[in-house]
Amino acid sequence: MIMKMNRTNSASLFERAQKTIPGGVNSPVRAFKSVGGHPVFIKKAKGAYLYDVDGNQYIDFIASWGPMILGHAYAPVVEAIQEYAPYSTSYGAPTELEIEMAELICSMTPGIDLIRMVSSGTEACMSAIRLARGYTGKNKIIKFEGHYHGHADSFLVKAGSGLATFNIQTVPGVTAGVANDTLVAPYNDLDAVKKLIGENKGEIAAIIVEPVAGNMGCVLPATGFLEGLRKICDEESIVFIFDEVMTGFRLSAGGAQEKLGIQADLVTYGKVIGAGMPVGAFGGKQAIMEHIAPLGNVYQAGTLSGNPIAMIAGYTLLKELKSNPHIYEELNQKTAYLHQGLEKILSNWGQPYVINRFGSMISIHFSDHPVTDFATAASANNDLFKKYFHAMLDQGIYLPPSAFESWFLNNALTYADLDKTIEATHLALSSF
Ligand code: KE4
Repeated sequence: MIMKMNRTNSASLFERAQKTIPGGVNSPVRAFKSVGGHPVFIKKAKGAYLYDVDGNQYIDFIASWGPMILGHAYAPVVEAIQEYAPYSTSYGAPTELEIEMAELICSMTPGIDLIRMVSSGTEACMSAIRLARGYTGKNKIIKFEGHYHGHADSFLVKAGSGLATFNIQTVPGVTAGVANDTLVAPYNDLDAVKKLIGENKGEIAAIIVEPVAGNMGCVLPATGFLEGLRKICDEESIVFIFDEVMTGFRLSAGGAQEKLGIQADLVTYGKVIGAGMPVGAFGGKQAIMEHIAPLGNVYQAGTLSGNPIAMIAGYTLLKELKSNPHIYEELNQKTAYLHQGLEKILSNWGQPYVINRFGSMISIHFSDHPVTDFATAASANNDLFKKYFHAMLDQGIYLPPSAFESWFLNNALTYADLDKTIEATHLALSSF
């Protein structure tokens, strides 16, 4: 029997929040809209644990949607922020720290000659698309159904994450002109990409892809798919963009490019790169990046880009990841352990399910067929996911409040936490 957790303070804060904040949240996926109930208001977090305003503790499998890869309030990051805060929080002028951050990223990631810091993953992806259009002189882009590259107009066409969660097919406010320049293909369908290219010969500036998709749950690239996209981009003079906002510095120090052995032309980053502070970045080949202002005329700017507090936080975390590569092995082993434990429980449950995993990204889909793209992800049983989500939440396990999100493990998780999560799954599934 799973006891309902007392979350009365969260409930009343949610009531109050809705009076001044649209939907009571500053980002839609936090609203619990697709799983029902009200969001949990967090008071603090440390390591692998969140503590809500009602004094409940949760094992965290969101990690702020990826950034907290070494756990919350990671001491070296906190100390670095405390050290730098008294020097002022922003100058609007260049600093040596930004050079060190750029040099560190270029040393960790393949094929990045130049990199520009911004303040979110959206800004990174939006800027990369503009750069690809400016560099090629072409207007159209190809993205994949269920992939999410942030909330810039060009991307809000059959996107994942919150749009999939709320089943928003077309977003009011995105003009037909913008949407018409965004072509969409099913993930893992090279023939569909080739068809779009044939129908739009010479008009496509970029193909942007989540190399390992995380915004429809975790969905892996089919064998040869990314290699096929690379070949197409070479043949058609199309800029190949890896959106590594999720996978960057998570799958390995060199991200998906290193892990999968495929080099993109431009790469976008976010999440881990800022250690929880607002940071994004886009970078790539010199020949393309030198079109960005002030070198070239593709304009892109930001008051707080390269902000010193965000830089020292991200720099400190990336340094830890670079100098302790065993962290990735530990994280992957923990995720594999969780995967095996969940498989054992689910395989004895008697209802269909699929677990997708890549590195420390994992998701459960209550589906009777493999989940390889948005259509198969969307056809999973969301009602079962809702029940599972709440049964886990009431046992102190905080999963992403949507079937269209990957879980993100952090390396502060212990095997005892993982065992508790596996046992909680057993109790959850037997409770409905
Ligand atoms: P932000 O603008 O939210 O920093 O990054 C946008 C973005 C770009 N690319 C990928 C692959 C992403 O996953 C994201 C953002 N991810 C979502 C979670 N799936 C952020 C959570 C939210 O929207 O609140």
